[in-house]
Amino acid sequence: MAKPFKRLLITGAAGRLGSVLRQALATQADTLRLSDIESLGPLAEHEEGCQCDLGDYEAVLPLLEGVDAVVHAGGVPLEDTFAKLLNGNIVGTYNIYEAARRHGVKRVIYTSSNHAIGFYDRTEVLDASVPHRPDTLYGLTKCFAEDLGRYYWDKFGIESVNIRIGSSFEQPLDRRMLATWLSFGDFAQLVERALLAPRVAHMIVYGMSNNRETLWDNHQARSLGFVPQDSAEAYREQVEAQHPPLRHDEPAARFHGGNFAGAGHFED
Ligand code: 15L
Repeated sequence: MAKPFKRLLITGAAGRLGSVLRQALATQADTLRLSDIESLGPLAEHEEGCQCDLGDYEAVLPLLEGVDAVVHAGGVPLEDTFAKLLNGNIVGTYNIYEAARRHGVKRVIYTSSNHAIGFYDRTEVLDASVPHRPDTLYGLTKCFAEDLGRYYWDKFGIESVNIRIGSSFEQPLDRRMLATWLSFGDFAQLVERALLAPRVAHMIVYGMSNNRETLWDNHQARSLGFVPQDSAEAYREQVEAQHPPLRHDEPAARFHGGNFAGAGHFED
């Protein structure tokens, strides 16, 4: 059967989530073009690879040539020095959008993060329309990327789905992740829905599984047809046995972004 796309680009394809997409999106495109600053390892027949720094525009420009859409998962995935965040997440994301514009690529799926809204108190359940409230410089770069996507939609008609990922790991690793967990399978499904939906304009959604305990109202993701199949509840007993309850005044218990909100300035 014909696949929906001829060629998709995945940035950050050697990373934890990029590797999930490298497997999952093979069913969606004849060719996957992969990029990462790290080695991509051996390439399969349906893969093209380019090891490069997203901060280097000359390297990024040809990546976008001839692709139907891009899943932009590259960049710095945690709090870091401002210099690294600036290059990987701010310059790098600008380079992706600008190269997309130059080559007429019409859709970007971006792996944003809950740390764009990490300083909200956990007593508030948020939908994706709340104003940004970053908990780190890392979170602030995610806010920039979400707004950059809005600008490229309003001005140039390039569509984006910004997925504010909670915690995407094999399984929830602590008590906070009982609310924020996104299974790899649900992550892959959400990216597929974002790629295949007929019209998305500029959207922000949360990347979360069907967890009983929740911090986010994810109706925007449901409008893409996303129906999460997994729940952190299956791991509750195990997680609670391994991790003692948090005190209410600890950042991990107080804020959406957990310990990111409680951390000091990275370079101090
Ligand atoms: C993120 O944005 C990180 O990339 C990931 O490693 C987790 O720490 C996650 O947030 C989280 O909030 O659990």
